[in-house]
Amino acid sequence: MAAEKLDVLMVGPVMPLIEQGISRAFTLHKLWEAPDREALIANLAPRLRAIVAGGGKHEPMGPEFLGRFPKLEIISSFGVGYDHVDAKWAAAHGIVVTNTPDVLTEEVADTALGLLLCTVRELPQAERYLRAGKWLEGDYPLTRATLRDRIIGMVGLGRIGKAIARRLDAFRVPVVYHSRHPQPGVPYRHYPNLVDMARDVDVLMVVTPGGPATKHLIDANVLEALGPDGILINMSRGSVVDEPALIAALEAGKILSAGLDVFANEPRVPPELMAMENVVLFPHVGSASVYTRDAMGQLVVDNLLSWAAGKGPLTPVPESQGVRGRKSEISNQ
Ligand code: 8YV
Repeated sequence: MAAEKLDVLMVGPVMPLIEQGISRAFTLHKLWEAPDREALIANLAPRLRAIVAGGGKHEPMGPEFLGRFPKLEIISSFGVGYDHVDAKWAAAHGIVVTNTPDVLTEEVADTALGLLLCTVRELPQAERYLRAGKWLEGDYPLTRATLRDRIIGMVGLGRIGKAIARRLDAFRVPVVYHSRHPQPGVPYRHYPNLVDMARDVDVLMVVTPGGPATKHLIDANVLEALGPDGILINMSRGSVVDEPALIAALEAGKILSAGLDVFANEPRVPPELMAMENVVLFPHVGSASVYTRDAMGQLVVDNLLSWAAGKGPLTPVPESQGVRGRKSEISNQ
């Protein structure tokens, strides 16, 4: 007789590839489709060992929710960012969190360069100009900004930051970076102080993880230091930027422009930003190709398969390193 399939709770909609992959090996429960959500949770709570979390477009996975599942062992989360999951609390309770790093690094770095070039050289605006028939009346104005003779300050130099810096090396654009600790073996100057770096560079490229530790890291002071020719690019999380302070800085000409792939309250974008001509706004498309999203989705499935086969998760987040599961906790009860 075939062994009974383990239950997996999915808290929000995910791509079909994930749903199919999970359904093949597990009994899948969809929280957002349950006619009675509380009844589903109550029914699963005594035995549930695995959760699949989407890309943050659902309720936060904090103690209040996770604490309802005493046998929970793993949360397989889609996306490299996992600020929607309280990974520290999870680790302290023997629950492993996995994310989908590496497979999206080059794609996000490509998009970052695209957003950078679009913002610096006003490429979307120039295209709108052509389509509006304005070229017949005269050339698009020369752009005030350029990458030539400019310095980029990376805010965060993790895997994605390094892949962006590598591209900028090829563009012959100098790179410096700010992070809490200097990175061993990188050729770029490290700034322990973000305001100091903002003062010295022309563009801030934000690629640091989201979450409480980086909330509003880019505030009015940093923007002031970046200065009237400065450009902000945000590829990480909307929470890292104080959005009202950014809007105020753009309106007052305290910085020149911004390129944003992420927003504080996605998919809602502040009307003030929508109305500005000197910003480039992307609908969170950093990793959004079929190729890369398939690879990310497959990793969500593979993490669960590897865990269920007793081989351990493939890509645990740093907080989960060394978490050995809840078996002792449970058998001690
Ligand atoms: C996804 C991302 O858009 O990986 C991340 O952290 O922000 C993106 O790749 C997001 O996770 C999906 O909704």
